[in-house]
Amino acid sequence: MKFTKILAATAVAIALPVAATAQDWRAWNIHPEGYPNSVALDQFAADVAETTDVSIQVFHGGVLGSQPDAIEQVRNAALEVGNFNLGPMGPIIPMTNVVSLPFIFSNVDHMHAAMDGEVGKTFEEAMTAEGIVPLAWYDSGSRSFYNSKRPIMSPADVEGLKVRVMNNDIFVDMIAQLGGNATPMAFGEVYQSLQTGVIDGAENNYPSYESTGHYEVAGFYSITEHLIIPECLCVATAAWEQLDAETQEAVRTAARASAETQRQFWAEREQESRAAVEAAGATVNEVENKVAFQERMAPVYEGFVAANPDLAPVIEAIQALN
Ligand code: BDP
Repeated sequence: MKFTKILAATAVAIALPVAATAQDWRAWNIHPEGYPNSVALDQFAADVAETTDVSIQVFHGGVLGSQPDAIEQVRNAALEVGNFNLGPMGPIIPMTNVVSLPFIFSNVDHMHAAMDGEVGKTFEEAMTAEGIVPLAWYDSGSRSFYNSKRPIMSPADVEGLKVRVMNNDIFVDMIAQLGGNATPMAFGEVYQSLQTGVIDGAENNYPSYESTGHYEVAGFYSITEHLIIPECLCVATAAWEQLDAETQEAVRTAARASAETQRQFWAEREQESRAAVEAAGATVNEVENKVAFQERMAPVYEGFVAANPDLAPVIEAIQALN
């Protein structure tokens, strides 16, 4: 309950200390209004306003800047809240790279089992220590390739393609192993780069392929499902530590409820988005032999484990859940 409301209700006349938890927070979001993540963030802000003295203003559509910058800002508490994909978090918090390994999860249920269990807790500790507290895990489906040139059926079809990836060397390596050329680029720049031919393609889930309009300029979507990357609803550790235990509990409860909402809307939106892009003329193709793509990723894993031997047990823990 809001401290100010209690004061008003009981009409206490004497000067009481201001609630230590009164805060004004800003939330970063890359997606437009109405997107499942945006709906969930709006719900989160409303619930938090209802139950605590924290007020959160959500900024949709990436108006507060690119995702790599926003992650840094939350880490430095220049921003308080963000819905982040763990892909671009890897360069900042190495453990999170594990979920950016291609085909690490065999499906979305596998990802949920990991993030909602012990693996998620391990991530939570590592991230909190680095300045970012994940309050809940959002869904991001699986990412597949799309491009303006041709349907991708086998790794050979990726050869020579210029493909935009999120900011993380693992994705650059992933494309290189398929014979393509990767360009890390901010999400907001992809449409124009596709349109002008600076890049031939990119990779994402159906809802982002649709919401960005990328299907208009890169009409071949090929279901490789090479990445299944969780997203977090995150708060700056420094801001989090300003809250008393009761407020933290209320904020966490709101975050969990928002994740439930997000996952529900996500499941619906995936179907709607696929139908929408196909109705608009995009060509979606199944990829029969995904193993051919998976096998090409062996050097990505070898290089990663060689550079991060301490993370091998996390990879094994995830694989054991499959
Ligand atoms: C979307 C993620 C978003 C990323 C974007 C991207 O939800 O966080 O910024 O992909 O490709 O699916 O950059």
